[in-house]
Order: sequence, then structure tokens, then C-alpha cells
Amino acid sequence: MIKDMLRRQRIETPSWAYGNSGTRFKVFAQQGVPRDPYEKLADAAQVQVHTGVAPTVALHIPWDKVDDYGDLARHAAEVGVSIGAINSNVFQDDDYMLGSVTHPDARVRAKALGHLLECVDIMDQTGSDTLKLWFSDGTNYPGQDDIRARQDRLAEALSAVYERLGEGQRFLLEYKLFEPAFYATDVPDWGTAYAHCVKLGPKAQVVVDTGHHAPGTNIEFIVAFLLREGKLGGFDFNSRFYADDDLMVGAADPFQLFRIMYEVIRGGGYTEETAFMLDQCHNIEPKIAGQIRSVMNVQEATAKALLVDRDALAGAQREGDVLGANAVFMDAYNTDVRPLLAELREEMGLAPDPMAAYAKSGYFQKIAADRVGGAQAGWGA
Ligand code: PSV
Ligand code: MN
Repeated sequence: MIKDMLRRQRIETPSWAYGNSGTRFKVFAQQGVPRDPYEKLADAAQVQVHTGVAPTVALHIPWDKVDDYGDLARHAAEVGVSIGAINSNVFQDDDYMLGSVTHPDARVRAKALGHLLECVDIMDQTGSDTLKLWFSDGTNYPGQDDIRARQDRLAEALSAVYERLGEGQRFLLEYKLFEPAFYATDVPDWGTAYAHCVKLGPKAQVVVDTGHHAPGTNIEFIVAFLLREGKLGGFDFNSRFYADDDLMVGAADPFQLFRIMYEVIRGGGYTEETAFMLDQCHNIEPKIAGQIRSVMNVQEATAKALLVDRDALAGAQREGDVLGANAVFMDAYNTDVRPLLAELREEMGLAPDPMAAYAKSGYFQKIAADRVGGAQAGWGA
């Protein structure tokens, strides 16, 4: 039963995780990094080959811009993956210094909206059903712009994108507390994202990027609440110690990941309707292996969450047995699920240890030798 649930799990990897990345201080180039979206998909396919639960890849436009998206989708199928969410980018053009869809100038707003609509065109061409919207929009100084008018402009743009969505398509609205805006971000929290999505209708849902909260925020509460309202569209998984660190999910706080996955299961969100995506950058660790490790971290948290004895927990909760209820929860968390997952992988025809299998495959040595010359993909290219 638990194994069946784990076998059905789907975790989407992001194309940008395979490119070079870094901080504003330095982007370190690594060996074998893809030069184009085709090579990114080939790398993502390795994660699928060794884990069996990562069959889709999120694209970021314009980082993954190609002439022929139909051809890219065909290439994806050839290497054994398919295209997942299309991530829009209205944060890297000079025009967006004061915002994109909330910019005070109507010309800039129209340009940003044009990009979002282009992303829906790309969904049509790739067969993707999910558009991910993240806005860096906001202000740095009190009085800089009209906070309320910016909400009106945001609502207008979201409504136009919503109207453009086709049958079976949806958008996920992502929030982020701060950065790059340092005073007031236009979509800073789940409440703002939720309110806009509720107004628009069922094709608009909230995506929870686990790195986008103030320290100490109870993310599992947000997950429980959004699921209860039918508004949790998915996750951008990563982990953070300080700000939006984009580190490997489950690295900073595996217990938090377990608590989140418990609420997902408890709230009926463990279905194909919820997008479980990674949104990470591997600045100093090897990228494909970093993605494999991340997928395994999500699997481990999920297995532990599935192990929670729900009947015993409900019983203890009914009795007001505080310590008993907590013990049921902790028992599951403290279970070593690695043998169970190793067994499952063998049943799926995979190696029990994906990290070791990938290392043994020689794929990294091959791309390091083959991918010489050309411009390596990076965060922003
Ligand atoms: C913004 O910080 C974000 O989380 C959005 O999802 C972007 O699309 C992504 O990072 C880019 O890495
Ligand atoms: Mn994100």
C-alpha cells in the first residue's frame, strides 16, 4: 500500500538546475554543463533513469527559448521525459526595473503581459498544462509607488492570462516575501496569492515555494489551509537556512519536509493535481547528482509521512493525549525508510541506490568529455 503510493509519486525537476548558477558574488562554471535546452533535458532524463519518479521537466522562458517547441517536446520524449510547467520570467529585462505587470507605465505592463501570453502559447506547443507565475514586482522605498494601485494592475494582468488559458490548462501563482524588492513585494505571501486566485476561479491556484517565507513560518499550516480550500496547485521544493537559498530540498530541515508531506497526504493533496516540483540551484555540488539526491529526499519524507499511523493519531488527538499524539507522529519520522525505498526501487527494476548507480554509469565523465566548447547554460541563459 505505502509502496504503491510511493511508486506513483511524481517529482518534476527544473531545467535551470542543470545549468550553472551561483550568487551575486560568483557563478562557478562546472564541467559538462548543458549548452542548450536539449542537453538540459538529456541530463534531466538521467534523474528519471535512476529514480523512476521524475518523468517531467519544468522549462523557464526565455532561458529555454527554442525555435521549435514541438521539436523540443519530441526530443524530451526520445530521451524519456516530458515537458512540465512553463515558468515565466518577467524579472530579467531592463524595462522591469520598477516592476513588470504592476509597473506604473502601461507600456511596460503590456510588454510583461505579452510575455505571459507567449508562455501560454508555449504550453500549447509543448503540451504543458501548467503555467507558473512569479513576479519580482515590488518597491524598495516607502512612497515609491501606490501599493493599492499595484494590486489593481496585478489583478488586471492575472485576469488577462486567466482568460487566455485553454481547456485543461491552469496557472500557479507563486509568492515570495522579499527579494529583489526590499520594502513591499506585490505578491509577498500566500494570502495575497490566494485572494487573487479565488477571484479568478478554478484554473488559478497557489504554488508554495518552500524557500519564500519568513524564518519560522509554519509552512505545513499554509499547505493544510490551501488544500482545504482547493487552492494548493503545487510546490517549488528547495531548502533554506537564511533567505531564499535554493538549496537541496530536505537538506536544511528534513523534519519540516516530513510535516509538509504529512499535511499533503492528510489533506488529499497526494494526487496528480498537485505539482511537486523542485526549484533549486546547485551552485557548488554536481547538478545531476544534486537533483537525484533531492528527489530521494522528497521520497524519504513522503515515505515517513505515509507511515504515520493515522488511526492511532486520530485516537490520541480525540483523547487529548498530547504526548501520545506527538509520539505517533515522531515514530513515523524516526523510522528509517531507506530499506523500504531500496526494496521499492528493485521492484521497479531500478538500482536500490540511485546515487551509486548514477556515479557508476559514467554519464558525468561522458558529458564532461563531450561538452567542450559552446556557451554553458546559466541562470539567465
Ligand atoms: C523566484 O525566486 C523563483 O522561486 C521563481 O520560481 C523563479 O521562476 C525561480 O525562482 C527561478 O529560479
Ligand atoms: Mn520558485
